[in-house]
Amino acid sequence: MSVEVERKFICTDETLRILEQTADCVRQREFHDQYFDTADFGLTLQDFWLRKRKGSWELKCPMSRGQAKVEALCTRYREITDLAEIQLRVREVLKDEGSTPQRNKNQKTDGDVDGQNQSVTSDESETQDEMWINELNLKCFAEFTTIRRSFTLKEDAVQVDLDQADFGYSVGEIEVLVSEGRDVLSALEKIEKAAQKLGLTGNQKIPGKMYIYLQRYLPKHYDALMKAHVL
Ligand code: V4E
Repeated sequence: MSVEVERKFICTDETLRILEQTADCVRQREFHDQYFDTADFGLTLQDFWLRKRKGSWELKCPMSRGQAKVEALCTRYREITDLAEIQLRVREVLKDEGSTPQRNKNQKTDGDVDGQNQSVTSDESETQDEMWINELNLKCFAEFTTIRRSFTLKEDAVQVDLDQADFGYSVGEIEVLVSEGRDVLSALEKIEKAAQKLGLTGNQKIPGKMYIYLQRYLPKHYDALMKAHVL
């Protein structure tokens, strides 16, 4: 299992210039993300982020807090991509949270009432792959498309992504993947070094795409996460 340590940044013209001069542009791709949760935010309130990207399921799981230095500018999450493991973890999280998942495809959520929820699954499109989603009363609450340009910083093996989301938000991220159990601080040092190379001076955490999406389009969900100190 891998741990993703990353720092977001706003990419100015100057940052882009440095990046283009000092890094290899690895590739450009486009992907569509769908994020899922229960109507009472059973996953995200516990900082679990379940999404489907290019037909594959991914779960980002929180790690115990503690290293203030990491939390100041960066985030770190354990990433699970094995579907059986994702299902197991999601079931555990929802059980702990006290949800009683039952198959109920027609259930309306608060979000539906307010027009906030954007469920995309339908009876017609239900496949075997989606049965567990319905069984656990999970709904797609957010979806957007991102154009991503990826760079690799020479020498450091650090990846830098420039994301442009289709709802009008652009953000960069410096990302290092480490194996679970390995020193996260070494990842942090790599990120700091990369940030210096790119001339990033800000000392404020920059919001990611989902943060802005929630703030703009799902205020109730956003408020709940802010109140719970997840965001
Ligand atoms: C972890 C998380 C979310 C999931 C999306 O994570 P992110 O890395 O922003 O998305 P993306 O597309 O860059 O994924 P990648 O391709 O790198 O795997 S949505 C919200 N969070 C948590 C979070 C938080 N706790 N606080 C803040 C300020 N932002 C996000």
